[in-house]
Amino acid sequence: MNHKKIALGTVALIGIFVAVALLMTSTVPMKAHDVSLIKKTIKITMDEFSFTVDGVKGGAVNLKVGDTVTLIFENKGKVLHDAHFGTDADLKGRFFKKNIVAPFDMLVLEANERAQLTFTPTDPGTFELACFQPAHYEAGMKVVFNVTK
Ligand SMILES: [Cu+2]
Repeated sequence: MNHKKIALGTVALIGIFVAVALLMTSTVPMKAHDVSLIKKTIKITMDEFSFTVDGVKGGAVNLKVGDTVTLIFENKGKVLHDAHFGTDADLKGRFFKKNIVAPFDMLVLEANERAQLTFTPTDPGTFELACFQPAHYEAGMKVVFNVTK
């Protein structure tokens, strides 16, 4: 009985070594991947009823085609906010008719929540970053979103 316990303990120990070894080998390429991807980070906070871009309230988001950028959102307000990127706001449908990336209906943040989004713009243009919660866009919760060549 005692012998069996020791054997099981050894198996468990080997299992831990294998798990640690796998973890070490799998995290090394992931770290390298992350370091190469994050070239630019922009912090965007939301409140009632504005976006603050890298500390500038109502400031524009300026990107270049091909830049991999991570947008870090934080809702510092008291109510729910969302983030959409595009042109031709449809205020009845509460969305952009043309999105620069897939519609970000999933980027909806409750108060104090944070989210990040990493992407690489492929086409230049002047767009908007806006919140489509009822009456927020109308209250001025939008900023210019420039993508230049
Ligand atoms: Cu909002």
